Order: sequence, then structure tokens, then C-alpha cells
Amino acid sequence: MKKTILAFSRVSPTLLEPYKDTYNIIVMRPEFGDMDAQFEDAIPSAHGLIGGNRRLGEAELASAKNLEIISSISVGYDNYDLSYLNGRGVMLTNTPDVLNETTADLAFALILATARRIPELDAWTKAGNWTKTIEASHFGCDVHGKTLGIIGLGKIGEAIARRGRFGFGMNILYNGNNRKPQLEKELGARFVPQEKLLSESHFVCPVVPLTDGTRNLIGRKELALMGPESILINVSRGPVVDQDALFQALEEKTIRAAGLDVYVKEPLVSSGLFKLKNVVTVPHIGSATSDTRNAMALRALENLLTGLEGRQPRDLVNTHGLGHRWTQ
Ligand code: 8YV
Repeated sequence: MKKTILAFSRVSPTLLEPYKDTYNIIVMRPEFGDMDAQFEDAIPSAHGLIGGNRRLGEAELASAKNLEIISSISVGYDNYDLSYLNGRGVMLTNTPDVLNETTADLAFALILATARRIPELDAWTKAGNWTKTIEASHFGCDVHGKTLGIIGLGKIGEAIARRGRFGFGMNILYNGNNRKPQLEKELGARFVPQEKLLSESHFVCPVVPLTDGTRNLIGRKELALMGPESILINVSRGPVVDQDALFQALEEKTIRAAGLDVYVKEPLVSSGLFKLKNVVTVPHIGSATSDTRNAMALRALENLLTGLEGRQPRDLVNTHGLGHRWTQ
């Protein structure tokens, strides 16, 4: 009996083509109609899912009696109800590593864009306002030599820190669950209490997964510690930051600016943030380059096929949650 693979978000048509003789392949596409309806129609037959950007838990998967594995094309897996998947014995895999550098590039794009007010001054110039030499009111702030504070020095945080240290001669402060002595040696990174990081960093960058422990990690108190010369950069998950508190801090200029790639609600069609000049907003593009998204899809495909063949996938997230099934 051929197992069924459901691609529940847009994947390249060529990704699964080579496997159509081995598996029944269903690829959801917006042009085929309502995506939720396509998912509900296809999910009862699916043995393996591949895709991203869709919340999946009991409500969505109760009818998926054949489901063996969800291969997420993402490094974050807060979209998935892990305890439900563990109870069902369903494997969940993600795509770590392949997007670290691309996401770190985006973080630095936001650091530079906010510091030097690029989007604001681009619009100002294009509106024909540059009629005389610019003045102090158009000045930004430096990045080189400043202090970059990273909360969560994981793989992506490390890539950001490297850019800061070796690219811009920045001083690196970090906080998080784990000490990184090698990075302290290599980058001169200093582990400091979060309060010190927030009060001493010119750029504050939370790079943590979204968990109950990191939700609203940056709230009113933390923003108040940052001060009027500091800039918040968020390329992790929107709910890591109290977005209402951030709006107020930006509006009242109790922090200098923010560069945001992620939001509490996505997609974000309208927001008070869009009216503020001291915030740069981009639409969750951290991993959004062709090369990286292709690499992620291939990594997810490898995980999916390995799991459907009954072997342990490289990027199994819930190894322990599946208990006896896999020996570590
Ligand atoms: C996904 C993301 O990469 O990888 C993640 O966790 O945040 C996203 O950028 C993207 O949505 C593709 O699924």
C-alpha cells in the first residue's frame, strides 16, 4: 500500500516529483482554492506532512489516523502541539542549521536599517525632500564599536554575534540558559545578567524559541531598562516581545527604535507600528532567500522520507517524547 504525503504549504513542484511512484503525493496550493478546505480534505489519508506556517494540534489532526510524521520546513516548532504529537506517537522534525547565516544576515540588515534610518530616509529622499544638505535631525547612530546584547546565544545568535564582532568590532554581551565558553574566548562575548545586558547594550537582540518561558521576555520592565539610545531587533518570534509595550516605548521614544521581522499576529496587515518612523518592519523574511528555502525544503524532505521508511530522522524534535521508540 502506497503511503500518502501531504505538502500543506507551498513547496516547489519538483521537490516531491521524484517520489510520485513510491508515494501518493498531494500538494496544496492557494490557486486550488481555500487552503483550509484542501487540508481538511487531504489530512485523513496522510501518512506524512511536509510544510510550514500552519498551527497543527488535536483540532487539525484528529482525523489523521494514518499520520506518522510531520516534517516542518522551519527551525521553530511552536506551531505544533508537541504533547499531542507525543501522545499520538507522531514524529516531528524541523530544519535547523541551514538557515542560521541567512537569518543572521537579516538581523544585521535590521540593525543597520534602524541605526541609520534607511527606510525612513529612503522615503524622505524619494519624496523630493532632499533640497539642501542634511542636518542633525537626519543623523542616525553608529553600529561599529557599539555593544550588541544577544539573549539566547544559540546557532543563530552565534552567527549574529560573529557578524557583530568580526564585521563591526562590536562588544558582545549575552544571556541565556547556557554559557558558551568557546564564544567567550573567540568573540570576547561576556555572559551578563539580563538586566545588565538590557541596560548596557545599544542593540538588544532576543534570539530564542517561543516557549512559555520566553513569551513576553521583553516587556515593559525590560524596555524601560533599555533606555532612549537603544534599539530592539526581533528576528525570533513575535510573542517574545510584548508588542503593546513596544509600541508605547517607540511612540514615547523611551527606546530609540526597533527592527522587526516577526509579530504577535502574522500576517500583519495593519498596525500602529506602521505609523511610527522609528520602527523598521519586514514580513517574516528571516530565512526567505531562494538558496536557504531550497536547502530547508530538501532537509525537510530528507527527514520526511527517513521517517516514512521507519528510520529515525536526523532532525527529530520529539525524540524523548516518543519514548521507547528510538534509542538515543
Ligand atoms: C520559516 C521561521 O523558516 O524557520 C523558522 O522557524 O521562522 C520561518 O522563517 C519560514 O516560515 C518557512 O517555513
